[in-house]
Amino acid sequence: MKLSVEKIIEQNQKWLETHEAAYNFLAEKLEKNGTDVEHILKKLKDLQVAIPSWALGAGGTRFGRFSYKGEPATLEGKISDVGLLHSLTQSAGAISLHIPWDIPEDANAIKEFAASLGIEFDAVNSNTFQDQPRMKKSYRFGSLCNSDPSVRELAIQHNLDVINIGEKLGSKSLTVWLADGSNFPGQHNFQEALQNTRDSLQHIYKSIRDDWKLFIEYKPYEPNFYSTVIQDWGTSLMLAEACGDRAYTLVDLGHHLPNTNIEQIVATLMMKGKLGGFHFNDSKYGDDDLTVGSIKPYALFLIWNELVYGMEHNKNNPSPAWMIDASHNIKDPLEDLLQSLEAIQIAHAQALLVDQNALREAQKQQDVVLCQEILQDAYRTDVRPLLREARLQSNAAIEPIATYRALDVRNQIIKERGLHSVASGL
Ligand code: PSV
Ligand code: MN
Ligand code: MN
Repeated sequence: MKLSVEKIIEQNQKWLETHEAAYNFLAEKLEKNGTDVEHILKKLKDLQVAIPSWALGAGGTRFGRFSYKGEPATLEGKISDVGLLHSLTQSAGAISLHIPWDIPEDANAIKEFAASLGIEFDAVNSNTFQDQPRMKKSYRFGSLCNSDPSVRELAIQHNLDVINIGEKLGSKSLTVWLADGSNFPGQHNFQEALQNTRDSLQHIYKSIRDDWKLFIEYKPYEPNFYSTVIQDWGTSLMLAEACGDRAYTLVDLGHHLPNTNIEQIVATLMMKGKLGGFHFNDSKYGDDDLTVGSIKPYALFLIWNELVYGMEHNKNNPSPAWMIDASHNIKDPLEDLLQSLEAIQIAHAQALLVDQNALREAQKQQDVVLCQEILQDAYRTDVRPLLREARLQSNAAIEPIATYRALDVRNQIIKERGLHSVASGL
């Protein structure tokens, strides 16, 4: 199913008057304080966040998965769902595929279909955390780190196959997340596992084209509960540096131990020009993959504050590849993703409001109270009228979730796919 611009514009009429009053009030106030509102609107309109193919069905836990009505059972279905999100927001113009869950039968046809909805292909993700049918060897004891060279070869070859698929679709990056690690002390020789991982990644890196990037994720634990080979940003950075210029660290917000200062990690990586990709989600306990901004919105703002600062000051750092890596197990996945997109843009807009000159000055004066006041003044501003205005100007929905509901999108999808359609690959 496809949403026409006309239908969205028609829905926008309901909110237009209230929106304009709120927007004019806020814009006037901000301009008086010296904020360039047009600049903020442009930044909001330019930000595109990729949607992972695995977030379009309801997620699950190891205790079970409750499918959501009308989940996309095919790759076309997943792309068409991202098309809906993009029509409603004009900020979700890319999909990130996971191989082998999303192998396209006809890459050209899929590429054309995506282009017809304004969707591009973001990073392709390899999967060496699950064995596939008819595999000659098993990843039970790890993939790129495995002490058995024939398993490492298999995992390397899989990554090369993924790159090949990505090239056909126009992707420009490969994301590697490894489950590799150990469950019990003594199971691994730490040094050998890390060296094997480095050598394997170097091999993969050599196969990516000059206009491609390699993103290396880290995560402290899970599915292994004693050690993980790429446990933290430092290990990821070390491996990226061992690969070369086009290899970067990828920060996934859920991949930190509780209370880790993620904004400081962001600042350090950007200073080194090595923050390549970003996976948004939220968490209370671990890698919970909850809706962005649902638990710790202030932390998200502080992270965006460093991202905005870094994008302005660290020209050696390429613009990071943004992606949502959240999937909820009870919400309508599309509504969940709309909430995540909104939360990302709210924190982005608030960070753009921070008076950087005043903050630098207060830091120089060592005026701790003023530093906090400046940050919290931005954080406590209700920036939603700016987001609505940016969407209005892009022919997207002033109110994406309300529009999605008013147009009865889920029921139309169910009519097309059937009530019991189950997302492929999950
Ligand atoms: C597993 O933790 C994970 O959430 C990683 O963040 C990857 O990006 C994603 O799954 C897909 O493999
Ligand atoms: Mn991730
Ligand atoms: Mn994760």
